Amino acid sequence: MSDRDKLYETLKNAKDCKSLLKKNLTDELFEQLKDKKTKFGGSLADCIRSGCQNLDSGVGIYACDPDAYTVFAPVLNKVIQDYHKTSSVSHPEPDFGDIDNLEFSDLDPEGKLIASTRVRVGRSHDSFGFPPVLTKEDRVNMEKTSLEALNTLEGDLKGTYFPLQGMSKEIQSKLTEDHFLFNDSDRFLKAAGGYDDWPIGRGIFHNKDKTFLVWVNEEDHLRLISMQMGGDLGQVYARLVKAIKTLEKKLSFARLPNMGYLTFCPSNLGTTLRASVHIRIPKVSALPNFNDICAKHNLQARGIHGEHTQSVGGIYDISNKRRMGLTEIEAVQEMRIGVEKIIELEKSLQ
Ligand code: ADP
Ligand code: CIR
Repeated sequence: MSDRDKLYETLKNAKDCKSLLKKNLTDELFEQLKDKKTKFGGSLADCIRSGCQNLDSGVGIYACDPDAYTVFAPVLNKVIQDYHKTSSVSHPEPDFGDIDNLEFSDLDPEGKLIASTRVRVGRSHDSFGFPPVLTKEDRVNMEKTSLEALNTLEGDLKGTYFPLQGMSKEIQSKLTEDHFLFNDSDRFLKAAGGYDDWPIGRGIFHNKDKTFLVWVNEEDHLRLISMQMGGDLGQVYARLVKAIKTLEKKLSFARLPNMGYLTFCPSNLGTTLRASVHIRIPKVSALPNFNDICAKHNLQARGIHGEHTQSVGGIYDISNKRRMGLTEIEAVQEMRIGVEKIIELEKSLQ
């Protein structure tokens, strides 16, 4: 039996698998798509490997490259609609709002609850595939293309690139512990080829104060990140938008009119924007309906060392859950309004 058929058989035989892949990849779709290839040479097997090998996946499918969103649309569109809770696959034109006149600034002016604020987006070069179809040479070439653009940034975006290759374990651990750097510990991403040729082509670019950072070749080709201590969402967001607009003039990013910016994981499509606070909410998080409260405000709660980690000391990473079907400024506003409600509730429970 071929590798592809074995993967599908494992998925089909899985009894308690709740992934969106399992739900949406029917026999009929599998037959329709199993021999198709993208422009970058990617296959259905490349897309579903992680979800078939990790039956506890929530999503279970990655796009092997930007073209997968067209070639494998019959299954990916269903997953996208399920994940983003939309009745069609559609996305508005980008709108970052007027960053010189934002109607929000510090979400915690007294500095009592919010430890830090971070906003990130993912961006993909339209001329390169995603991890399953990349060669070592592609990774090195892509790193070079990214760096040429990053090295032209000026002012508070000006920074230095630190490749992972040759970086000491101590520095890597310290940067990770301080929430600045990524690592290779996500088994879902690993199975999808996300760590192939590790650490070649990977690295982190950041300004002197580590308030603007770029992850190169982590899950996505680029993750643009703005972060700082405290709750000044306005400052953090404005800095990120400045970076996006500058880099867009220098690089060509993968985008589709109905999906927005394209990312490796379909969960990140659209704005690709995740705005989060690390916030101390011991009372609210102890409520039995904490998850329902987050869901009501379209928020997601994560542990403080990222997705799939636990909370430490009642501090949670609270962020917008929706990234698709709304504009960038709307995604940030959704997080802002939700976090304000959570703060109000925490204070009322003191
Ligand atoms: P993403 O999908 O946004 O890259 P992860 O959940 O994997 O997110 O988190 C990446 C890193 O960013 C982790 O180290 C996490 O602790 C850190 N992080 C996320 N939000 C914040 C925040 N508001 N303040 C400080 N660090 C943060
Ligand atoms: C899953 O399906 O659960 C994993 N592939 C993770 C999905 C969302 N997270 C991500 O893209 N980082």
